[in-house]
Amino acid sequence: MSEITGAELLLRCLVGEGIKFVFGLPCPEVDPLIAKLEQYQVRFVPVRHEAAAVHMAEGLYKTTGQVAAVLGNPGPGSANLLPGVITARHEGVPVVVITAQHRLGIVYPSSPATFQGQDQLEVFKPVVKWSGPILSWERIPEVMRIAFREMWIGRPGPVHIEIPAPVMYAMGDDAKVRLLTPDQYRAAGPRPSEAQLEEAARMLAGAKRPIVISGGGVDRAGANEAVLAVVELLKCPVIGTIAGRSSVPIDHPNFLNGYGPGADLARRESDVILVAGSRMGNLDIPYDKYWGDPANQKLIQIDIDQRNMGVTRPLALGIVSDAKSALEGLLRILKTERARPRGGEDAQRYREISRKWFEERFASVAAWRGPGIHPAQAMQTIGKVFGPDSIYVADGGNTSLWAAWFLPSTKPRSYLNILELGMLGTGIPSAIGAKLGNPAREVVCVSGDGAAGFNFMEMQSAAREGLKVRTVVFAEGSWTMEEPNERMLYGRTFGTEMGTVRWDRVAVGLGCQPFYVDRMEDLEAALKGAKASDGPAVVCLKTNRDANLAIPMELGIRFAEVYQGPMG
Ligand SMILES: Cc1ncc(C[n+]2csc(CCOP(=O)(O)OP(=O)(O)O)c2C)c(N)n1
Ligand SMILES: [Mg+2]
Repeated sequence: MSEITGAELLLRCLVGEGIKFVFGLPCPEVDPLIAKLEQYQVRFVPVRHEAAAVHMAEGLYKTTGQVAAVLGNPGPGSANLLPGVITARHEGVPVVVITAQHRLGIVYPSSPATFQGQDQLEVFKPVVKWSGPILSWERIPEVMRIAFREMWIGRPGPVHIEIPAPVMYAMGDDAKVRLLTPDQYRAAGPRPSEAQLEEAARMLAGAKRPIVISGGGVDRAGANEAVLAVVELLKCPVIGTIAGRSSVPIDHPNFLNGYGPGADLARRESDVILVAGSRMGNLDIPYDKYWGDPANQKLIQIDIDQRNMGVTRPLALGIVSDAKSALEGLLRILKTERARPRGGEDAQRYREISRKWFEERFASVAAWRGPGIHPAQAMQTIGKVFGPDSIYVADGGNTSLWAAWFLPSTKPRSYLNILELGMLGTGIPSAIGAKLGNPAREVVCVSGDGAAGFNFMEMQSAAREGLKVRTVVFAEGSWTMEEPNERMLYGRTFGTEMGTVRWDRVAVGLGCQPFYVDRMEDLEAALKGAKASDGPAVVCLKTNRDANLAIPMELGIRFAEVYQGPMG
C-alpha cells in the first residue's frame, strides 16, 4: 500500500486537466502541494501580489488556451486574489482558484479569536462560476470533477475550491481512488445541429449584403481560420469587435474597424449579419443608430453561452455552440450551397469610407512634430520594431485606445486587453503569463503610467523567472482618460495629476534592463535595445500630455456612448 497526501492527490487531478503552471505564494496550509509540483513537471511561479497571479493565468489562457491554478493563503492572500478573480469572471477566463483554510475547528464560523479567520466560501461564491470545499481526502477527485465541469459550462470562468490544511496533509491509499480523464467525465460542446447550420447557410447564401462580426470568442475557440474562410467565401466585410482585435487580421482587405463610418454603413445596409463569439455588448455600440432596421435585417448569432443570446440585438437565429465547430460546419455547407458572393465591392466601398474618415480624424497624429512624443506615433514605432508576430498586451486608459488604433495587425490570440471589466494593472502580469506560455515569441506590454503602477512589482517576478517581457510605460504623468469629463464640467482637473515616476529607475531596482526616452528620434534605438535585452526590459517613455489627451472628438463621443448610451 502506498499512501499520498491530499495535496498530491489534488495535484494529480490538476495534472490530469493539463495544468502546467501554479501562480501564488507558499504558506503552511498549501506547502504539501507546492513541495510536489516539480515532481509532476508543474512550474510554480511566485508573485508579488495574488491578484497578479490570476492575471498571469489570464495571459496564459488567452494566448494558449491553457488553464492554470492560483493559490491564496487563509485570510489575506485569498482576499488579494479577489480583484484578479473578478476580472477573470468578466473576461471569461477559466482558472482554478485554490484557497487554503485553517482546521475546521476554528472557521465556519470564524470566531473573533481566529487569526486570519475568513469564511472564504461566502466571500468567493458571488464572484466565481462555482465554489465549494473539499472536506475529506476521499472526495478530492470527485469535487475537482465538479469544479472542472462547472468551469467549462457555457462561457468559461473561474471556479473556487477551498481545502482545509488537515485535508492537504491527510494521507490516503492512492489505490483506492480512481482518476478519470476529462473526456470520461465531461462532454465536448455544445455543438450546432445540422438543421441550424443549414438554415444559417441558406440565409447567408441568399443574402444581398451579408456581413460578419468577429468577436473574442473566435480567438478563444481557435476559430480564426474558419471565420476568415467564411468571409472570403462570401467576399463580405468583416467587422472586428474591440475584444476580438486579434480574432481576424486588421489588415485583411475585408476588415472594417467597428467604430468607423464604414462599419456603421455596413451594419445599416446589411440584410444578414453573422455574429460569432461576441455578445455585442455596449463597448461595440450595439445601438439602433448604428444598425439597420431589425424588421429587414436578420441576425445570426453563434455563442458558447445561451446567456449571451440576443442581449442587445434581436435574433433571427441563435446557435449555442463553440465558434469553431459552428463556423467550420457552416463553411462546409456554404461551399455546397453555392453562395453567391457579390465580388467584394461592398467591403472595398466601406473600407474606403472608413479609411478616409480615420485619416482625417488622425491628421493631427500624422502631422505631429513635437514638442515631445505623441503616443500614437510611439505605438507605430513599437509596431515597426516588434512587428506582426509579437504578442501585444495593452493596459491603461487613453494609452490603450492609441494601442488599439496604432499597433499592427497581429496573429490570433495575440492582442490582449481587459475589455469587459476594464481593470487597470492587468497588463504586466498578463504579459508574464503570455510569455510563460509562448517562450519563443516576443511579448510586449504597452501600459499607461497609471495602469503600470498597480502591478509594476511583477517585473521583478519576470526578472527572477528569466522572462524577457518588454514593458513600455507611457509616462505623461496623468490619469489622462479621467481628464475630459473634469475639464468639460468643471473647467479644471483634480486627482488626475500623478507626479513623475522614472519607471526605468524603478526597473533597475527590480532587475530589469532600463531605457528612458523623451525624444522621438531616440525611440527606435531604445526599443531595439529593449528587444535585444537578455532579460525583461522597461522603456520609460515620456510622452506629451496634450497629445495623449487629444483623442479625436468623434471617437471620444463613441467611447462616451459606451457608458452613456446612444447620443444625438
Ligand atoms: C483598477 C481601476 N481603477 C480605476 C479605473 C478607471 N480608469 C479608467 S482609465 C483611467 C486612467 C488610466 O490612466 P493611465 O493608465 O495612465 O492611462 P492614460 O489614460 O493616462 O493613457 C482610470 C483611473 C479602472 N479602469 N481600473
Ligand atoms: Mg497616464
